[in-house]
Amino acid sequence: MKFNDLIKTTPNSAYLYNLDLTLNEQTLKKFHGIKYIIMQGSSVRSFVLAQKLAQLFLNINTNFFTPTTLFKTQTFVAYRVDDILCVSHGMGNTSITTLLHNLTKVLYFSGNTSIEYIRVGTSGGIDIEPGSVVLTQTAYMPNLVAGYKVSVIGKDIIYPTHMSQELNQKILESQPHNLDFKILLGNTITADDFYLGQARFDGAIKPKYDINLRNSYFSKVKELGILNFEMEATGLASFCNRAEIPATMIAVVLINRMLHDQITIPTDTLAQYSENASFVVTNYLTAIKNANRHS
Ligand code: R2B
Ligand code: URA
Repeated sequence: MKFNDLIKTTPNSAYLYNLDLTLNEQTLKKFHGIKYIIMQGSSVRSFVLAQKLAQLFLNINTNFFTPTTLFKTQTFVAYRVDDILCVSHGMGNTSITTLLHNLTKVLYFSGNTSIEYIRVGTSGGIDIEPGSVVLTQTAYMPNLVAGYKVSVIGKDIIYPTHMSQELNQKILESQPHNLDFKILLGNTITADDFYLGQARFDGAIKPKYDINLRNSYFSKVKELGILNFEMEATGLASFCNRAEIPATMIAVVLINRMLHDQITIPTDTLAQYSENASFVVTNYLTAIKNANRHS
């Protein structure tokens, strides 16, 4: 991990406004010893995953375990299970990058420099069967440039957005052979919103494109090996490239965007699809735990 020299010597009493957290001895103790950070958009999904991991790795009956967040804010949550932290990142790049700065500071000052960030999310697929899970190789901007443009003191900089291929490989190798959904390696577009940014027709504002323009955009998207649309991968990848933290994204496809704009699948199917992505990350974490037990 590469960390900001300017604050390496910041006293432990620093206050992290976005988490409403003071970096005192008590806080640092709570975050010490964390290695795997699993990020999901919603706080409810983080809660459910934390319960599942506690059952699996700590043999704790979930009827008697209510995870409590280590943050003080209501904006993000962080549930700890052993050396795993289940964190919610909210929606979009501005939300996830703000979280990443804060979280990386807590983890650094708590003595955790060997960490991995994995986003487990949902996405819209490009010619991909719903329920399939995509591991992102490189995140693209909607203009089909690989990278993430940030404007800093009046200048635009495009940062690289490749995910850790080593981590992707380890995740793939940890999966059973009899999965009833596909796992695909490919690229991802991170859009600025859910509607016009993802070439939908059903937003509140009428788009300037028509179906022909959209189809030709989707054809170019396919040529670049882009499999899905979502809203946080460029922020995550560019942050982690600069901070030298291995990272990737595991995103389930909820809808085939070649066929539909609206997600109208029944709630239980939606839950099953989401489950596919958390199953993939759980298999990865289980493989690590098993390897540690035998070493
Ligand atoms: C995927 O799904 C969310 C939008 O519904 C967004 O956070 C994302 O990246
Ligand atoms: N999340 C997105 O950002 N887009 C979709 O189409 C589905 C989930």
